[in-house]
Amino acid sequence: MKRPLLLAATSLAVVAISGCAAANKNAADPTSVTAPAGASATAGAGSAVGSSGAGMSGMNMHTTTVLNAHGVPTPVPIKVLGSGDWKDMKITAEEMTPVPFYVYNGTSFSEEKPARNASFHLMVMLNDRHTGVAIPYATVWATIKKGSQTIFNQRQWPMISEYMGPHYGDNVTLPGPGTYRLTVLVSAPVAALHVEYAHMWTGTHQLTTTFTWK
Ligand SMILES: [Cu+2]
Repeated sequence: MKRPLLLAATSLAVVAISGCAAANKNAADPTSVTAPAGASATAGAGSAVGSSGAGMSGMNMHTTTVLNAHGVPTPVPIKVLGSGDWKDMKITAEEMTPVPFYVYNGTSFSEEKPARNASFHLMVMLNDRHTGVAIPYATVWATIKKGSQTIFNQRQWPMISEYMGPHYGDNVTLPGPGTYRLTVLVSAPVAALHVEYAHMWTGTHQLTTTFTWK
């Protein structure tokens, strides 16, 4: 039976509510964020899959929408930390302002509030590079190091958002300004694949990039 695997994968879905009045009491009000969260990305010299976009002026920033503390849709900047391709999958690591979200475990929701000093909300987008459609049922693990020191080492939540679409993410707290190395380990989707994706991805694929946090 393959179906229980699928159910296990999908039951971990996370809903990013990006801040409603009830959920956001302790979080920074996104409306008070006047500048990008402070990262400037450069393509990692040791990138396993290469980088595009990151480090190219004008191509590594865009905006999205979150609900502010009053539930009002508010534009916030997104910065691309790094990107690469794994066959027909485009992998993009992005950051935006920290946000609260709710984790559903199949029975109930638990709220995940960003730490008071959280630096950003990390989002790893997996998309079909031809159609742009988000690719679900994968597993994404993110590691952030400063020199030899591991700052962050977490499996990323599979998340869904009206504004950002399906992605994998979590809030990240950095100890301060500096240059950091982000490694994104993507495990192939555990799912039934239609023939156009037959045997497309197996095992894991790694994206490494460096970024500067100010
Ligand atoms: Cu998210």
